[in-house]
Order: sequence, then structure tokens, then C-alpha cells
Amino acid sequence: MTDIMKDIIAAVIDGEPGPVTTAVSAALEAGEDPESILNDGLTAGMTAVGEMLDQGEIFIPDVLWAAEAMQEGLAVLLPHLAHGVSRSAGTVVIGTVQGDVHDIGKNLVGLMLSGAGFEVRDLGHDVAPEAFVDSVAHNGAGLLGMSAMLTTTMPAMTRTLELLRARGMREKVHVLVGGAPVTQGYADKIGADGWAIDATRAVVVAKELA
Ligand code: B1M
Repeated sequence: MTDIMKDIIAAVIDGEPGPVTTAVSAALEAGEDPESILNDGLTAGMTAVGEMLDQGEIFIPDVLWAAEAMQEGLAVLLPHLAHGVSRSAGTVVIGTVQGDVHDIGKNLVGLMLSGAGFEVRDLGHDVAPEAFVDSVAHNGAGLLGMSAMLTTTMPAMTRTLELLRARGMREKVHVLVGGAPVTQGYADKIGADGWAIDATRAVVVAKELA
């Protein structure tokens, strides 16, 4: 791992936005691959933060600072990750499921989809099944993206799929699911159309489904 990636990881762990944006800018100027900056720098930093939380070395407020710092870094990185695409891929409704406030990964997926040409309607976090389904109907969306980061909130995906069926809308919209505890097996089990392990793969799967 390069020193510049180590700087990004350390800056995310420290949770200060300034050093994160400076480190990301420095990495870009040094010619580092933007996807590597995302995966080996920013995301690796958040993974380390999660491990430190597990070990009791840091606490929830520290995680929040790190999350905000990572979002600042993402803002600098995003124009370099996705650019120059015509906007014609269709409409996607996206959000984090009910009871779940984790939104960094979902935001990243939304931003990447937007960069890939999708019209993205981001409903935010803690989104009730009714809100997802209403938004799909209202926007005529061809794709619904749901993110869950807690094992306890994954069943909200099932409830949303059930509501789509109950309203006779299931055949009209493709459903893409993701988030750290969500697997291809889980996606198959609940009857989703697609699953992606990360934001880059989410774009690939979304294009396949569109
Ligand atoms: Co929380 N949290 N958290 N947390 N948090 C996790 C998820 C956890 C694994 C930490 C741990 O214990 N090691 C654990 C979940 C355990 C479990 O259920 N398996 C956990 C817990 C327990 C909790 C609380 C319950 C803690 C508490 O209060 N005691 C609480 C729950 C609150 C709630 O939601 N009701 C909580 C709170 C928080 C904060 C608010 C402090 C903060 C969130 C801030 C925010 O999001 N604005 C937070 C954070 C930051 C984390 C960790 C450290 C980092 C998550 C993250 O942003 N990763 C996380 C530990 C970890 O993951 N290492 C943890 C970076 C991000 C880029 O990756 O989100 O995985 P990720 O997204 C990826 C992929 O998953 C995928 O693509 C993304 C980009 O590559 N993806 C999709 C995501 N959504 C997708 C959708 C798709 C496709 C792909 O299609 C639609």
C-alpha cells in the first residue's frame, strides 16, 4: 500500500474533513486511480473504523466524524469516478431501508448511478416500504435500489417487495439490493432481481436490469 493511501486511511480514522479532502486531492494529483482511492483509501478507512469500533477502541461519535470526513472525501473524488455520460439510462428510486440510518454506501451507489446516466431519486435513509413504493409509482421508475447495513433491517426489503406485489407493481420495476450484510443468496431468497457487492458493481447490474 502506498503512503498516500495510508494518509487517506489515517485521515478518515481521525475524522477531520480537511485532511481527508487534502489527502484525496494529493492522491489524484499523484495520478492514483480514482477507484483505488475509493476502495483502498476511503472505504479501507471506514473498514478500519468499523474494526476499531468492534474492538472498543473508539465510540459511535468517532464513527460519525469519520463518516462525515469520508463523505467530504467522496465529494472531491466523485467527478473523477463518473463523468461524461449521457443521461438516458432510466429512473432509479434509491434509499436505505426502514429503521436503518447508514447512508454512506447508499449515497455512493446513488452518485455512481447518477454518473452512469440514471435519473436518481434518493429518498434518504430510514425509508418505509410505502415511501419506496409510492415513489416508484410517482416517478415511473424502472429500478428500485434498497440498501441495508444491519441484519435487523434486512427484512424491510422483504416488506417492500411484498408491498410492490400487493399493489400489482412487482412486474413493472426491477429491484436491486445491497449493503454489507446482504448477499446474493439473500437477494435470491427474497426475490430481488439483482444484488451488488459495491457501488461499481451496482452500476453494472443496474445497466443489465435497465
Ligand atoms: Co453502524 N453498524 N451502527 N453506524 N456502522 C455497522 C454497519 C456495523 C457492521 C458495525 C459493527 O458492529 N462492526 C454494525 C452492524 C452489525 C450488523 O447488523 N451486522 C453497526 C451497528 C450495530 C450500528 C448501531 C446499531 C450501533 C449502535 O447504536 N449501537 C447503529 C444503528 C443505527 C441505525 O441504523 N438504526 C449504528 C450507527 C452508525 C452511525 C450512525 C454511527 C454510522 C452511520 C453514519 C452514516 O451512514 N451516515 C455508522 C457507521 C459509519 C458504520 C460502519 C463503521 C461503516 C459503514 C460505512 O459507511 N461503510 C459499519 C462497519 C463497517 O461496515 N465496517 C457499521 C463504508 C461504505 C462505503 O460501505 O456502507 O458497506 P458500505 O456500502 C458499500 C456496499 O455495502 C455496497 O456498496 C457500497 C459502496 O461500495 N452497497 C450497496 C451499500 N448499499 C448498496 C445498495 C445497492 C448495492 C450496493 O443497491 C441498491
